[in-house]
Amino acid sequence: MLAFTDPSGIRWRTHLALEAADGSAWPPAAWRPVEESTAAGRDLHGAFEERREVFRAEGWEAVRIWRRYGEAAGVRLLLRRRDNAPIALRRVAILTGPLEAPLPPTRWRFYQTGFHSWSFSGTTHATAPDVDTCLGPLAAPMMFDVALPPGPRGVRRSDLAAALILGERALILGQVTTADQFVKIELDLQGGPQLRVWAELDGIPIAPEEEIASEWIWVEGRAATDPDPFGGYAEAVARAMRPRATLQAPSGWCSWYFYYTGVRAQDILANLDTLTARRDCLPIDLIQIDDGYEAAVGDWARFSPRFPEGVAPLAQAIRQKGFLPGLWLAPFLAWPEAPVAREHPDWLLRDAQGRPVSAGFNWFRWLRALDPTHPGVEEWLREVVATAVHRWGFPYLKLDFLYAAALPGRRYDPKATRAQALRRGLQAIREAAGEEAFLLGCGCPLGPAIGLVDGMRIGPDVAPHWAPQVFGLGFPFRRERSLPALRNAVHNVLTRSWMHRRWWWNDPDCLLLRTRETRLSESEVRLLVTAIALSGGMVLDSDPVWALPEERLALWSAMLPPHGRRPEIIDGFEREFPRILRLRGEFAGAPVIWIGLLNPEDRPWEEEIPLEALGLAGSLWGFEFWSRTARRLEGQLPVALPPHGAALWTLRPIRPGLQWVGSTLRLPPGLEVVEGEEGEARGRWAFLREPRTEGWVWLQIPAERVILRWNGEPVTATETGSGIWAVELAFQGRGDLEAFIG
Ligand code: 9PG
Repeated sequence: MLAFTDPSGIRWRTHLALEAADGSAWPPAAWRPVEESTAAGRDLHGAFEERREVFRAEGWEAVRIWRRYGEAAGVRLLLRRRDNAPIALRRVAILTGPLEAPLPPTRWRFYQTGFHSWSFSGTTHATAPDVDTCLGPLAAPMMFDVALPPGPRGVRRSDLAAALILGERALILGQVTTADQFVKIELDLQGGPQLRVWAELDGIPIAPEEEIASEWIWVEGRAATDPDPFGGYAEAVARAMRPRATLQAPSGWCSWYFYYTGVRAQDILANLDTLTARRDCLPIDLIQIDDGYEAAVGDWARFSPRFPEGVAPLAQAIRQKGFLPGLWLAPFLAWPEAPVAREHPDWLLRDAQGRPVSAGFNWFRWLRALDPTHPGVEEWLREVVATAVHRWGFPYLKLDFLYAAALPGRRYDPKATRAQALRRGLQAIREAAGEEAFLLGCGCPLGPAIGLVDGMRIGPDVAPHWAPQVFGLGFPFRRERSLPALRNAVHNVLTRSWMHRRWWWNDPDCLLLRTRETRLSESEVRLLVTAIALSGGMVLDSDPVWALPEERLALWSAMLPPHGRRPEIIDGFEREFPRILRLRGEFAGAPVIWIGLLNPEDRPWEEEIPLEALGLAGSLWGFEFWSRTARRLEGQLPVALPPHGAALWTLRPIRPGLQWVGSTLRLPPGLEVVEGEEGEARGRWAFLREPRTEGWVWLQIPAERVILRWNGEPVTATETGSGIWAVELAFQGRGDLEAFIG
């Protein structure tokens, strides 16, 4: 028996359990400890103290290995069949048992990670029901793992990782290795609280004397207020899974969120023209053709009549203008009428009765899934991907609806788990695409993709409206958490920001900046821009670029290139929709802190946030980007936001002399300054921007008179009050601003 204890009084006594596919089960009471030993050693996570427990149950032997690395621990289970009959396994509990904590469960909170890109991720009361959908089997596969749907009342479920927030402490649990099994964390409050960590074995058979190893599990206690509570866990996963080292994600344009499936070749060309003409202010890399060009999903060799020449000539045109061509594919999905489904009925994933498994309902059809463990499918996948990347010329692929490969079903290779089937498919795609290609996962179960994709969509689709709508209907879909909606997209950008640049580049989904054919208010656009700009994730826009007004183009331009840093979410364990992001940087040898404030509520947010609660002290200069105001902050950060509104503060400790305070040149402000010297009587700042940039800089100038030079020439500044002066600048490349007092 393993007991995990925490100084705060948390105590989790854990045993193990096993369930077979035929319903037979070996509950905790069936396992007798027979041996125990300890050892010390070192592995990729560092030095450890190891404890090995051997258990026996009828027909089984199990070894549980527990390695303690300082504050955290890794656990795995080795299972050996000690019976002459083979058996198919459903799942194994690596850790299961009663949980005691000083507070009652009514005060606990539960953070769930969600199964795939579009799944809800976030913190709710432990006693709240699991997030579910009212759309039933139509949409279930697009929202969660249908093999383990949201729990009944009193049972909470998470995929991959979870946190249990018990007052001051958070218990972090997650799978460290992610290639072979889906791990589920389950909190059961129906009786005395039970916490379980299951590795799904999906019905794979085990032969006499065969051994199966579970994934490694991470267990760690953290402070509930830790601004990066998943940091230790996420880095352990990175050590084990070797993510791709993508130094810079391309920024660009995507056709989906304006043209949708109606996109035509000339729409791509019209936007290509505008982007070519505007390159000076929008130095993007990527032009990505989304869904709509293909004859049918699964029929990638033929094209819609709106793309009479196919997509290869578009790739060529895009490349000729100096951009990177990108293409959407749903490689594991097929419409029932697609040739791949009609001509190869044996390639489809099927249930125990032999019926094709449903991958959900979309495009007015029930969707089919391909089984990547079938050699025919694997070869076909390689062919499709090699054609798109190497023959048509798309070195960037948005791989969508990837969950289809991991649906429950009977596979060609009966020994492949669902996670392995997905990973095998992704591996074939990566090999066919080559190491150079940028692969973006979408609709993708998270764990098995680590190390194979460069980018990952981490939330539901954005949309030109705040809350979900289905055929223009708000009610009863407002509460849906995975349907396209700006609110849903931004929510997961915050709650999954800890994965960014640890496992891949997070893709927060697209900017929507248009002012026509949108229901987004000015506030909502600001909220989206603030969230994406601070997220450090990929920056793609999805608008008719030729229709964007100048001030909206300037916002997009200020976000280029994506800075790639990872923000902290201050209140991620406190509320379902976090409201406070923090990003830290350095500026002229002193700290700069950016705070994003988002109001997801339908009512105004008015409050004074103590600076201390943001980890800040002393007097600060605060520059708020959207209102273009600079002010001195003492003790409090004022919040006065309309419904769905946002603020973006740039904060710097006040020092004597000259100081840069804020700007409109970059999002977040200050990243445009590559060198700075700030003294009592002299200040010098070097600016660097690839796009042509126009805007304002705010400086602290503690004097009546100042001499300002921009690239050696005199410039004028206007005092905006209390020692703050504003200077207007326009430049491209490098620029030097100097200020002298005296
Ligand atoms: C193309 C789109 C875009 C988009 C993807 C994906 O029914 N659903 O729940 C559902 C969710 C997402 C979705 C489509 C349907 O969008 O995320 O960016 O590429 O496919 O069809």
